[in-house]
Amino acid sequence: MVVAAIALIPELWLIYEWLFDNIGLLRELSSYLGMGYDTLSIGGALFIVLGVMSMIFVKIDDEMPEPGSPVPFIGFSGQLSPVLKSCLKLLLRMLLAFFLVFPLLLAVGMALALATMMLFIWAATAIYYVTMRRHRDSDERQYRENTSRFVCPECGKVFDRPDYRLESTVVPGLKPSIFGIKRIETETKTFDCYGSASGRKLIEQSCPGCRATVGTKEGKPWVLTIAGGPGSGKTSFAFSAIGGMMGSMGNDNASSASLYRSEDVSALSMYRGGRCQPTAQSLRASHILCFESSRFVTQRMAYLCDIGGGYFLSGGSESDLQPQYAYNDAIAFVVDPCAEDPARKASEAYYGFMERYRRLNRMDASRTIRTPIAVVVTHADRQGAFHGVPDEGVREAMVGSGFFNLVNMIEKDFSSVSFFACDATKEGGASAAMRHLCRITGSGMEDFFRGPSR
Ligand SMILES: Nc1nc2c(ncn2[C@@H]2O[C@H](COP(=O)(O)OP(=O)(O)OP(=O)(O)O)[C@@H](O)[C@H]2O)c(=O)[nH]1
Ligand SMILES: [Mg+2]
Repeated sequence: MVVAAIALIPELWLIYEWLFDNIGLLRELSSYLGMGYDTLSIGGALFIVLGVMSMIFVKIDDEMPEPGSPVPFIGFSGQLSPVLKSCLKLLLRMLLAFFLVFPLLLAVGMALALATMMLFIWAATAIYYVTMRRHRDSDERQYRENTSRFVCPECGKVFDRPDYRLESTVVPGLKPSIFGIKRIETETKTFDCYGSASGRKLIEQSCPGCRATVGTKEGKPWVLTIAGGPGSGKTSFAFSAIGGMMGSMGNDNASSASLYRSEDVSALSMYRGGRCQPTAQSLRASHILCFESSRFVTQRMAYLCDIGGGYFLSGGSESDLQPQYAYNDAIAFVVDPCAEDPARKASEAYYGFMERYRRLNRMDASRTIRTPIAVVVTHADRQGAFHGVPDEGVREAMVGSGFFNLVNMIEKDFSSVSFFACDATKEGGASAAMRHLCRITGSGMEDFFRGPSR
């Protein structure tokens, strides 16, 4: 009893401290151990109560009888009490052991749970940053590849990138922000800025020069200059290529193809009806074909720059110069072999063309032009020197039918010259020349120009 009373003193002290919130040793101990004050108080009290209980009740005679000594019969009730006492003692010892190791187990368990949680958080953060980095890289790549050249369909001038209109703000060359792939900070607002594949190409774009709003969807341009004498078949050649391409939509070809200008839509149906109006000389008329395919992230645009043949014969002035001569990807020079005095007419047109081309590019006659040129002989459906001649034989046929000087001049001026013959009134008739020019200029569009092979 005395021991029990002495053992109760710290317990009572604990209860006193707990109840009356006395600042004392226990509180300091709890902060030192990093445990809650209440937890320590309750834990300590329980620990002491259990200790006292074990001292009071667990006074069991564990002594075994001497071997050989008679075992007295004490009856069933006499045996029950020591068995119960032993069970109680075992239970109390287990409880004591549990309370002793519990804080340790709790600490280890909590540390493990925390580590697992942190691991998940770190893994999720790492995955987020890796994904973000990949998207941003792909966005940067798309931006670099698809918007590195912008040709304004309205003024015909070329710029590095279009401007983007974000509500009232015009952002020159919108690109992924340093903050991530989805945000672009303007002076006034933050906008989503996805890659070209999704959001960005749909943001309204405009020309940095003439400020015209353009529906080009970051359209990657491929520019072809079409030159040749009056009535040689330039416009027919352009619509033959356009018609052949538009007629082959679907499957693995373009998923959509359209003409940028509404007037070209009616001109195409006129061409399909077998009529072709002479093109105005003063007009900078590029037929713009826009198409999309699952192969490309953004829209592709083929600018077929066509002008009335009289332009190449007249004197012309500085302001008449076609701006695309400075940046065109390829040239098609069209020859009509059925015209009156065809070689002279074609050569005259060629002189006029070269004079303007070299003037605009400030190139004297000694400099070779690196842009590839295709010499396209039209009217191959008519009886004559080119009827039924395969493309490989066209150069020889030209040399043999009075075009020797023209061929010679062209091969001196240009480093890459190829020859084709076609029926330009037929859709797809121009496709062989288009495919070749697209292929050698690396446009990636060659498969989209389909048509009958002769
Ligand atoms: N049979 C035949 N007719 C053609 C061919 N190419 C053009 N034509 C015809 O020749 C005429 C003039 O063709 P265009 O395509 O307008 O010639 P162009 O060079 O654009 O003429 P301009 O714009 O005035 O310089 C049209 O009536 C066409 O139908 C061809 O390959 N075969
Ligand atoms: Mg024309």
